[in-house]
Amino acid sequence: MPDPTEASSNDQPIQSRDSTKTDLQDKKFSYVFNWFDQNGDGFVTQEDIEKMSHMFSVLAEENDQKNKDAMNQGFMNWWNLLLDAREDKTSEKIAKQEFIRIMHAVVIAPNNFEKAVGNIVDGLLGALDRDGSGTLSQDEYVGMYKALGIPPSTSSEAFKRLDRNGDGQISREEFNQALFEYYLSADPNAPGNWLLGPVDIFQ
Ligand SMILES: [Ca+2]
Ligand SMILES: [Ca+2]
Repeated sequence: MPDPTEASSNDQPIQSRDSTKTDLQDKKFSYVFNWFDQNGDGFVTQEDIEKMSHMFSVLAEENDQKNKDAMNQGFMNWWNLLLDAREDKTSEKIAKQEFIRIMHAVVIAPNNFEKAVGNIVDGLLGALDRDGSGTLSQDEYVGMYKALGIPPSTSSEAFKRLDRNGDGQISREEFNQALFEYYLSADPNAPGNWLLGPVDIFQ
């Protein structure tokens, strides 16, 4: 019988680093899935994505078609990435495990990420930045959370963490850094983990 400690002594550190990374990202992607599954039936469908898209686009001013279009386009691109990568082509429903798999394999690839998440964020920041300053104030940030259906209880704490230079505004760079950390970082202490709200999902 092989000695398991001897057999795994070389592989173990790499393996455990990878699984930590996967666990943390899985939890974040699972949170995104639960958010996307607007009717709570355990699947993400086109109807859910359209609801998400609507929820985001009402944050834009009535006549701000450019930013509404960017957000809608981002959600549609995200949905198409999910559809194209799904295993069962006869069904237009994505269950959680498949969603997580496709997030890892497809959505976070740089080009795809830009087409899906990048478009949404461009539109969102453009829509909220009414004075064209390129930044979000705490009021705008907390208001955004509420409108997007994310519990506002921790959003001022989140704001403090994402406002890295402490100037009371979240800049486009600070938002991008948070976005990058949220989707791509394995660091459980990364401030960007707060992007969508409470971090107790990571504990
Ligand atoms: Ca659903
Ligand atoms: Ca700042």
